[in-house]
Amino acid sequence: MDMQEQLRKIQEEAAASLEAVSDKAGLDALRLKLLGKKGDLTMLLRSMGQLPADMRPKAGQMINEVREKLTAQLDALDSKIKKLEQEKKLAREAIDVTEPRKHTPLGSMHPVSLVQDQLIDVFTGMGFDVVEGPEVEYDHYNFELLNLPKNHPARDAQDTFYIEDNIVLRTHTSPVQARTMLTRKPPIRIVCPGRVYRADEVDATHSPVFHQMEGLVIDEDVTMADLKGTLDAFAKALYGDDVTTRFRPSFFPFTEPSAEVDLTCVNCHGKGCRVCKGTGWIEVLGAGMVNPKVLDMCGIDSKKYRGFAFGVGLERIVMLRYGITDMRALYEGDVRFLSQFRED
Ligand code: 2U9
Repeated sequence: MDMQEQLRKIQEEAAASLEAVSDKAGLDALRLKLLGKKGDLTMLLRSMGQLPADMRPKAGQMINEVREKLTAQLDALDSKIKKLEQEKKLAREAIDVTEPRKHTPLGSMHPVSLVQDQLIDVFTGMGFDVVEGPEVEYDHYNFELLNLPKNHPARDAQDTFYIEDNIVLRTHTSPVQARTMLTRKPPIRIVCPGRVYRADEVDATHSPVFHQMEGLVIDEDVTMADLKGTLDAFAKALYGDDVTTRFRPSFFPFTEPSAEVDLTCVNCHGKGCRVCKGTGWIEVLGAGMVNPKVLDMCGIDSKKYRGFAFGVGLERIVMLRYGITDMRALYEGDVRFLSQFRED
């Protein structure tokens, strides 16, 4: 077979193979077969030595022309295959926006968290900072600095979970305020939300773990009227402008004077109902002027500064707000109960 004949055959076979190839691997193999080191054209080029010298330039030119033609054909097919593969990939990855979504159950905020966030909003709006502290606390911060000395009845082992002799699970968030007084200079205006622990039996209104938010304000001229004004503003922000507060004398070791604070019944607006047992008032907070002894123990000069403090149980607010009569619903984690508080 002469060279021209061989070249024609190579081109014919190449044309048939180019038709048949449909993917990248096939194309690479064909390129190798036609143009590679051991490919048909290279072999032909090598056999040129056997031709008479005067025929070699013409033969070389012909082989190169065929090489260029085949290269162009292979490159064209390469682009075509790339385009096809890209189209296939896009088709595979297409998203059907009309396809119904898989049902993924959504979580919801716990009602205690909802109320805590709302109270934080109200108090930060009045210029209070939010401060948090440890739940495992030294006796010193939980009791001693709050004027609850070693023999005080409120320290009874029945009420307090002891970790060690001088380490307890905090029974209120007050140690956070004590720590803040020791580290910050007045004026101080803080609220301290958080989990607290008391060795109570579980029933409809008690739990060994519950949540409080306490507040503390310390400055030079703070009075009981500021306390009353702050709690009035708090009551109105939470329940509306017709709600007000009533102070009744009480006793806490860390405040003097102390008060239990009632709000206009949020259910009947003062008319008297089942919720307020006909009185028109519901007890929601405890409060008072910080005992000067506590100020001094916490490193604040009681001759120069005064303070007021208050405390509120978050579960009580939650139960009043949502008409929940058994506190245990708040801790059982039943999603049928919790999903009612979804806010979407
Ligand atoms: C410091 C000084 C004073 C915090 C206060 C109360 C009154 C109070 C209760 C409300 C409902 C606890 O969750 S509850 O049972 N709290 O009555 N708490 S004054 O007084 C402080 C705190 C820290 C240094």
